[in-house]
Amino acid sequence: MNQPAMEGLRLNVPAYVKHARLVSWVAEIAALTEAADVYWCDGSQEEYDRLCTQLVEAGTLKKLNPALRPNSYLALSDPSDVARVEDRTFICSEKQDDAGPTNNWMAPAEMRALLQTGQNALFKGCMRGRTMYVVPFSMGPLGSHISHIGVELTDSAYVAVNMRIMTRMGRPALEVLSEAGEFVPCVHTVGAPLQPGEQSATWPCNKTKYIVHYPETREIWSYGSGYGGNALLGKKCFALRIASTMGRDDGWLAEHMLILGVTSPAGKKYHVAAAFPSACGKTNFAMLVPPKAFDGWKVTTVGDDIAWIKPGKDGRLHAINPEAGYFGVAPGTNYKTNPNCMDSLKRDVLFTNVALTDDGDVWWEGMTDEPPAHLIDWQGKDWTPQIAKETGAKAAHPNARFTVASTNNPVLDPQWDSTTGYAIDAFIFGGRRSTTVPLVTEARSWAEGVYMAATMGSETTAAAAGAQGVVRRDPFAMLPFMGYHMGDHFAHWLGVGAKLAATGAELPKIYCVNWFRKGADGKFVWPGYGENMRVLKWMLERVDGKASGEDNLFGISPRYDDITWSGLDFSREQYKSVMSFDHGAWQQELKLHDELFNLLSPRLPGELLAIKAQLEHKLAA
Ligand code: SAT
Ligand code: MN
Repeated sequence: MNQPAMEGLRLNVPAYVKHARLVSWVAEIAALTEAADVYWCDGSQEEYDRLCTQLVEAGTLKKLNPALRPNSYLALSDPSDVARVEDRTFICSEKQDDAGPTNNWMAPAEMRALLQTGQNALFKGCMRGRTMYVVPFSMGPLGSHISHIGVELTDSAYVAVNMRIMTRMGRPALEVLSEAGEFVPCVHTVGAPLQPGEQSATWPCNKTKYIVHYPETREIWSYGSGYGGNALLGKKCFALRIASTMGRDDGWLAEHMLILGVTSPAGKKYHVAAAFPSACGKTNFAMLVPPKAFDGWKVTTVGDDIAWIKPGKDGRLHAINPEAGYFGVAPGTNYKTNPNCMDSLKRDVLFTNVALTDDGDVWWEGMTDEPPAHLIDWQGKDWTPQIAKETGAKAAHPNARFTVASTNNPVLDPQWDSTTGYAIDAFIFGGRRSTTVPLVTEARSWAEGVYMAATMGSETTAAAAGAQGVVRRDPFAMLPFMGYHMGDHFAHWLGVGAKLAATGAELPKIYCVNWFRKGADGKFVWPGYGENMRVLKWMLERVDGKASGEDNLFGISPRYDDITWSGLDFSREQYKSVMSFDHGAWQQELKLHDELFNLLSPRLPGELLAIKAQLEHKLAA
């Protein structure tokens, strides 16, 4: 690999690539992985179509009926590779303390031995018989001062085509890099090298999995999975785990938040960023359709999953969406729950692990009231409503996903691509809680809002491998996505707030919500979806100083009459059941806060302990 002439031949470096350090890194990884070929993605439509056609020939993708779902494909994964693997995700900071107790950690040298340098290092020869795709991408608008460039080397063409939808991918990103620009190196392999003549599995992967981050050197190494956040490294690995450490160092925030615009009938535009754990309705909230009674209100999507938030010269917090597409949960999505999403999915979509209809279209649980009479399920097996009744088999995997470009979204915010971002008026933090946490509460101060975010709990979902429906603390909805010590993250938020407050700026309001409270019958009480607009309107009126509310244990909540109810039959009794504070439940809840705080001490900011003492005092009174 030391002879430049040979290198040029084997590495297939396009003439437009001028970045010597990038080329030598590509050479180094090609040598380590023993890739059979190297291909540089230019990001063109022609290339996307060609790679999709190759994936169809390889059996990874199936082309859907172009009359029903133009330019769209379905991938069925290996049944063992269906979600993020949190127990295989590592933050390899130099010091274990910097990763903190909520992350898996291994010393960088030890991890590098395991992956790269040791005798049986996993990446040695891992791409044998496969092409290595060079996937340059920009997180954030091309050339924006807020954006950052990454380059993913992957042996999965499926990853390459997904990355084209999810990011600004290809030659334009390399042009931004020019000759010496900074980039985050991301190495990904499915971990399934091929013997000469051996045919690849349609969804190659490995039982052994490692999703590894080196925060100090800002590197990502991912082994063994081809699915979602394990493999599309621009998303959780870069835009959250690595970016959160960049933000800590440079004074900004990388958060697991959707961003939406709300325009009032009077024409005033507000911007809200909201954090929810995976599969808790971020995409639905970001594309919300206001109820009929809210004529004149309009919601537009800036992003559905990740926000990069930087203090602006005006003393406000400005947010951009670093992504260019949506990797959303399909099951449950329908024309009632999210019509804008359904319209986004009419064409140009990569579906993964949904079911195939007999006429070559897709279906998933909840898409229609009546399931089709026959389907091929996500494991390639025959599926009928009768089989489902007998065996409980799902047609689509509960974490089945669609990958689609933002530009397919009919309510995409006109300035979603703006390089400066939007000043945020309000932050919302929400979990999935059957009990305890009320529908909506406003923090009385920035610190109280940070407390709410820090102590958030949520029931686990199918977005990650492991048990579902178990309540766990998910601070800032970032538990699986923090690149450093969670206690330091709380301190960072307090610090960002204090810095802005010192300039005399008005800080965004902070809200805690819970759309998921259940009644005695085990059913959700709050109708959710578009009706969440009622809560959103109250928040924005609070931002304008126009709406009232009442003090409760935790902050300020609207009374029944503070909410606009026209067009919805929701009784005072029902309202009480989603707003009530159960004393015993909150005593229990505060014990769980304690557990988290004990875990994070000594890096837990004292301010949060003081707020907890106030809560305890109130609860005792
Ligand atoms: O697989 S992803 O991590 O991209 C989806 C999610 O968990 O939010
Ligand atoms: Mn997410």
